Amino acid sequence: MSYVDEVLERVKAKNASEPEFLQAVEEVLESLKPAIEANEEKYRKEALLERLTEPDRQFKFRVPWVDDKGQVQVNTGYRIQFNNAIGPYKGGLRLHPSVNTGIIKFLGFEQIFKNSLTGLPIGGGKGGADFDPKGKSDREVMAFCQSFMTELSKYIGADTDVPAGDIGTGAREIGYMFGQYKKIKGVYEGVLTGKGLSYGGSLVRTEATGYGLLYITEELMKCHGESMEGKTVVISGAGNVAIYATQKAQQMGAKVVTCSDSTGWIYDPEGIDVALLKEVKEVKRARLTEYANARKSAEYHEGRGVWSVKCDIALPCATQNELFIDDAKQLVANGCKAVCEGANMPTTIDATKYLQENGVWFIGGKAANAGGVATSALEMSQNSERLSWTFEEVDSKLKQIMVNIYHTIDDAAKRYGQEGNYVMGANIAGFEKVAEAMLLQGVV
Ligand code: NDP
Ligand code: 2IT
Repeated sequence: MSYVDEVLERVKAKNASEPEFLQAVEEVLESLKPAIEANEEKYRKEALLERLTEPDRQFKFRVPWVDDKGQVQVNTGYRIQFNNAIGPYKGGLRLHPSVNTGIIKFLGFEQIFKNSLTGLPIGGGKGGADFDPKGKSDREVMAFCQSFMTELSKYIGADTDVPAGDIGTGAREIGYMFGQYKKIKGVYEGVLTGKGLSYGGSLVRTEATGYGLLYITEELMKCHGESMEGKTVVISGAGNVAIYATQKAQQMGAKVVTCSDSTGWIYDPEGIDVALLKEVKEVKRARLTEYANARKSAEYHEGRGVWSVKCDIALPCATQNELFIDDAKQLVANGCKAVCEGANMPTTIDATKYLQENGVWFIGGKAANAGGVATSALEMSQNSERLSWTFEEVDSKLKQIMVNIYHTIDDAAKRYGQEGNYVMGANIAGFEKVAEAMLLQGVV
């Protein structure tokens, strides 16, 4: 049996109750096969893949807090420190009722390769809690964040592990967490990214994941003799990534006609009104029905349906496993040319294969959404030198990073005779740097 198959079998037996983690590992290891086979004996002896799929450590802790009625609530908090071969652990904090050990583990695993692709010195980590910020008052969110950080502060630090935002964790939550960290530790350091601009945040970090997604999509189109101008784009989600992806796509001359949340979706043939979407989601924290109520051209539909709309480009920006094989078939039938993932693992493995086999240019999340964490690393740099850079400076660095990622993954795929397989290219290029660093640092 090949080394990859052997390790896959062991990982499956050991983590049977963590389907998302197994999905992420299978996707990566299968596509690493050509790179592993070229060094099979050495990697097997070094147990490189066993080490890569076993996190350095995982924390799981109780988060008690008091709600507005005086009732004590209890959530479960998580932090996984997966791999720090190339830099301090880095990755977001997800606050969503679905959060469990396997979801945090898949996200932490993905983060290793994504962070490596940025070319910046950051390792892989992730965290979060099964807390649902929806419908909670600001005071309740603060109470939760303070309790969460009281425990998390024991494990993180500006040079060890630097969390950030993810689903459910935005500027408000990062602010409360930063305040609590500072109070407990008495240290003013860049222990979190995505901070407010008045206390060490970086310009462009809010926009970075969505903007970065469009920078790499634009480069993909350009390298195939196309542009964003006049293209019809469908986007899922209505959060941080979706909003700024929509904004940048429109700045590039494309028309974005959909968005969605966990209850329904919008079809707006005149193009999504970003200012209105921001008002509904960032200010009012309301449902998409409010968007439809305020805009004549918009249709609201319950449930899912974004991928049924005819488009040139599809950008899934909500969550894992939101684009299935039937959606892939519909996209292909409708003539979609490119799918680039703003979310982490939104496309199932069979849907990804179907898209690739039917000539759709497909860039997975590890490459396509790396702009967020890359700009987090730029925030860390600014904190270290106690300076802040202008919007233009950070934005141009972000753009350069995304263009570089495109060419890095394109080249890696070509090196292994798989031109156009950007999934393989991303996994191999991300892996190569981490593997080399691990081998040079010995058995640790
Ligand atoms: P937000 O919390 O800002 O927005 C998430 C959006 O996705 C919301 O519209 C939400 O709807 C929807 N959504 C979340 N969970 C589900 C679900 N189970 N079913 C249907 N819809 C859902 O998160 P972000 O925009 O920050 O994150 C979106 C994705 O991008 C995630 O996969 C995240 O891991 C990834 N990502 C984020 C980065 C960042 O910098 N923020 C960086 C790289 C990747 P509702 O409000 O109804 O729940
Ligand atoms: O999935 C991701 O890359 C993020 N949520 C951003 C992580 C970060 O540290 O900025």
